[in-house]
Amino acid sequence: MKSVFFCIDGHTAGNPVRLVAGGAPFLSGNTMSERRQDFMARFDWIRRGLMFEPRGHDMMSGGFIYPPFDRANDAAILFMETSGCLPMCGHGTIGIITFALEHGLVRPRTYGRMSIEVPAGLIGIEYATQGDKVTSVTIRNVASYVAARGVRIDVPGLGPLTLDVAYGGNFYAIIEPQQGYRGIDELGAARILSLSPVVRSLMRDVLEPVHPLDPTIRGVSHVMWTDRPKSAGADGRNAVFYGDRAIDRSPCGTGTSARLAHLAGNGRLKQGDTFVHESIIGSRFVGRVQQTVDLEGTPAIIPSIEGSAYATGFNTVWIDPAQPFPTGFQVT
Ligand code: PYC
Repeated sequence: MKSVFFCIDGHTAGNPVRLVAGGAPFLSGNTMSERRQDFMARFDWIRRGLMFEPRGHDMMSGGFIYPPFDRANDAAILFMETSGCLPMCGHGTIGIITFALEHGLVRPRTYGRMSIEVPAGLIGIEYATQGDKVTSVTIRNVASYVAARGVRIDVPGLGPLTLDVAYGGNFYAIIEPQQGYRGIDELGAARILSLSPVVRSLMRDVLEPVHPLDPTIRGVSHVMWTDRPKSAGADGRNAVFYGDRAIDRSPCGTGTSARLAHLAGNGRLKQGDTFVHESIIGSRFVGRVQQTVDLEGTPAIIPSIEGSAYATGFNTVWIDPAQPFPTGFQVT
């Protein structure tokens, strides 16, 4: 029997977001982190079916809205993408909140503000509207911090690199321009796609960062190639690699959070500073160091990320086990 999912498709700063507005499975658990584990154990076929080809593609990303555990909060989100179920996804949150508000799927108690439970913790939302359109969403993200500094790896075809690792809802290997890596355009998208999995696997060989409050959040999952900005008014540019073959088309929300923590950790940003981050396609998020905090003895920041999303249509997708590729495929 086929399973039917009613989706609102769209994008945040160019990166796809598929909000499953109907068809989410009932999950067990007492926190969103436990619901995430339950989904991965019992319902990964839904993620694979909706994210991979032929119903999705390498960059596909999305999620589900659930009731919150704490009635003081407005909603809960479970994320999914081609690489799995992320603890937190920034561009996904901006898209899911935008589409949900525009289509009446969530009704905030207080206009303009929400608190949302996600697997990585509790996030704050502020949004602005013009008529029926949500024009911008600002996420007050989870505590973000530098997890490792000065890790040296030798990348075949590129040479030695020195990287830092920072957390912004996922763990990022952060590569700044240096000998061997001159910048995003010089490296090019094809080499970013071929080299990033190698960088990630070399990083995984030497360290496994673990979140101090949730041991299910562990390991370097994303690779961020940083660069100088290309356009006036931006402060930095990135190409974030995720999954097996994806470069984020948006400036990456959790990546921007990790980068803010990284720059604050190096003394290059301070509390109150903003950082306009450009993506590989030139779209932007505005990041801000909202607060400095202590996370179980580790210096951390609370970052915010502001961006906009656009719904592009409704999509009723089914997964039919009688058809070829019910759980999708990837060409790697
Ligand atoms: O915006 O956090 C993000 C994100 C993670 C992976 C792709 N985008």
